[in-house]
Amino acid sequence: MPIALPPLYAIIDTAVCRQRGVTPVLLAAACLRGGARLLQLRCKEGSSATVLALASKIQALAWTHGGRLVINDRADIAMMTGAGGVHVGQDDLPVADVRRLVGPEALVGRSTHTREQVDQAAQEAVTYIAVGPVFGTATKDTGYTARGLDLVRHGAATGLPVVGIGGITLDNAAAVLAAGASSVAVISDLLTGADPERRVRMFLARLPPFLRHPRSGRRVVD
Ligand code: 3NM
Repeated sequence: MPIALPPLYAIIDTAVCRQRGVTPVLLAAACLRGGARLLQLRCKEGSSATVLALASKIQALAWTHGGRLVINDRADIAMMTGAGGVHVGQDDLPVADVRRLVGPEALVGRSTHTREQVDQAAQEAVTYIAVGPVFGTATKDTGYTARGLDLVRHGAATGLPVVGIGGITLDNAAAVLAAGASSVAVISDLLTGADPERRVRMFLARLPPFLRHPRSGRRVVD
């Protein structure tokens, strides 16, 4: 049965944190204080030991706030830290292997950029399908042009929770949810205004406080 996702998925990207002069732990803490309850640690740099240490600090914070932390790609680190999920891209670990490792309760998400990738992911043991880049983004060179809301709609038609990602801002986030996404994943716009706690509050104030269950259509309180 698909689960309801919180409407904001705050991604703590260590490279972006470094560029903006904020530490990943402080950013995660600010997001949690602001009300974000779904976080992802995206760390494509540094040693495994460094990623593990960082994941473990952020997991402890997330746990204190009743939030859930997803680790990008590193199923091993998710297991070691007790994080609640793993997110894998197209070239990362296979979903089936990740699911086997982390078990049925963990969130497992897959990045997709085309209708074919969405359809493929929908056949796998994913909890949610991330689609993007919805809008233009300078944060990651995905190799794909902006997909627009069409790919969000295509993803939502699978019946699985969809996370829109790529170029999501305070101003366009609600439109992504209105197109059928359960959640919006945001990296750089969390740091707009240099007060991420306030920015998260602003996002949550603009996003619907409830989600419709993707299959039953029932309202699900976040
Ligand atoms: N994945 P921002 S776009 C990490 O399309 C990532 O799969 C994408 O950053 C995808 O919120 C992206 O700053 C970057 O645009 C999102």
